[in-house]
Amino acid sequence: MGSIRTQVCIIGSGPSGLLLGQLLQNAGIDNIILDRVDEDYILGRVRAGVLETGTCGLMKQAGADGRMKKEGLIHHGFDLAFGGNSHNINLLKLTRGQSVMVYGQTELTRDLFDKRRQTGGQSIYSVSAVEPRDFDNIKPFVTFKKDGQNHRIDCDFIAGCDGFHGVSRQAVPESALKTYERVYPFGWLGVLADVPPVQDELIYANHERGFALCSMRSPTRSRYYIQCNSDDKVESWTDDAFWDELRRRLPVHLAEAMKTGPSFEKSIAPLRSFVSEPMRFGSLFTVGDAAHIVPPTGAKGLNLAASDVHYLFEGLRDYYLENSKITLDAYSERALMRVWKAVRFSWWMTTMLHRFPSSTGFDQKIQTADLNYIAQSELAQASLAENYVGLPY
Ligand code: RFL
Ligand code: PHB
Repeated sequence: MGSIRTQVCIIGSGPSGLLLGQLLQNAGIDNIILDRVDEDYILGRVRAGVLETGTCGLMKQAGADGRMKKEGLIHHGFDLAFGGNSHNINLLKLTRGQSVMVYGQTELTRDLFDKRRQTGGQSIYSVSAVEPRDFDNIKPFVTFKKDGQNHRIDCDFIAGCDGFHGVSRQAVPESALKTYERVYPFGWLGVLADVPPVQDELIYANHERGFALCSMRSPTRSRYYIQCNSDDKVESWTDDAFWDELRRRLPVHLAEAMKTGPSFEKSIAPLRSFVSEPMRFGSLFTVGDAAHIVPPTGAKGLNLAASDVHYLFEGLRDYYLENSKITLDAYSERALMRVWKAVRFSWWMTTMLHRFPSSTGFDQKIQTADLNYIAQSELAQASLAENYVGLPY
C-alpha cells in the first residue's frame, strides 16, 4: 500500500475542493485533492452561471480571476416576467452599487484546474473506494484505490468537498447528523445553444404552463431552462418542443425576439432543498453540496460552496499560521448561519416562480400577490436584490 502524508486531504475536485485547495496552496498549507472522475468529466458538467461578488473575490484571492475579469459578463439587474409583462429588478440601484457576474461554472473550474497545475498542487483523479477514516481521532486518514492498488493518505484534516452523492457525509454515523429536506414536485430541463441571448439580462418567468429562465454564457451562447415533470426523460424533449414551450412561457415581445437553433447540451435536474448539520465531525468538515443543496432558482448553490470555503479556509489558516483554533471551531456555525438564509431565499424564489401540481386557488392567489408586491414595492425589490447579489460573509 502506498502511503502519503499531507496537512489537508480534500475529497472532491469540484469548485469547492479546487477553490479550497488553491487558497491553502497560496498560504503554503499542504493539501492533496482526490476525485473519483477525471478533469474532462468534471468539465463536461454544465451547471451554475451566476457568481456573487464574494465568489469573484475568492477567485481573485486564489489568483485565478484573470480570464473571468476579461470574459465574465457583469449584470446590473434581471427581469421578472409574469402576467404578460416584464419587471426589471435593478440590482445596482437597489443594493447601492452591487452586481453579479455571469460566468459558467465550467469556466471557473477550468481556471482553477489551470492555476493548480501552474502552482504545483497535487490532485489524484479516477480513484475509487475513497474512505475518510478515524476522523473522530486526531490522526485521520483517507484510503482509496487507484489502478487496482490500495493507497492511504495521512493528514491533520479531511475536507469533504465531494458533492451531494459523495462519501464524506455518508461516512458520518447517522446518529451524529440532523438532516432537513424538501423535494420539489418538478425538475428543470436545460439546454445550451449557440444563439444570441434573447436580451442582455436574465429573465425569470412565472407562467401558468410553468417556470422558465433565460440565461446565457456569452453574447453568442444561451442557456435556457423550463420547468418540467420530475419523471420527464430528456430523450422525449426534441429541440423544437423545447423552443415552442419556452416561447409560450414568455411575454410576447420576448417570444418573438427569441433566436432558436440546435442545442448541444440538454439535461434534466431535479430540485431539492437539503441541509445536513453540523458541518464538522472531529477532523472532517463538509463543504458545499456535500452539506447542502438548494434549488437553482436563486442561483445560490455554487455561491454557498464558495462561502463555506471562505469560512473553512480562514479556520485552517488561523490554525496553521496563527496557532489558533478559534476560527476553525466556529466553522460549522458560521457557515450554517449563511446557508440557511440562502436556503430560505432559494425556497422562496422557487415557490414564487413555479407551478405546483398541488396548488389550490388560494395558493395561486398568494403567488400572484407576492409577484405584484415585488413589482410595485421598491422595499420588496430591495430585499430580493440584497439576497440575489449575495449576503455578506
Ligand atoms: P460538486 O460540483 O458536485 O463537486 C463534487 C466533486 O466530488 C467528486 N466526488 C468524489 N470524489 C471522490 N470520491 C467520491 N466518493 C466522490 N463523490 C463525488 C465528484 O466527482 C465532483 O467532482 O460539488 P461542489 O464543489 O460543492 O460545488 C457545488 C456546485 O457544483 C453546485 O452547488 C452548483 O452547480 C449549483 N447550481 C448553481 N449554483 C449557483 O451558485 N448559481 C447557479 O446559477 C446555479 N445553477 C446549479 C445551477 C446546479 C444545477 N444542477 C445541475 C444541479 C443549475 C443547475 C442546472
Ligand atoms: C444558469 O445560467 O445556468 C443559471 C442562471 C441563474 C439561475 C440558475 C442557473 O438561477
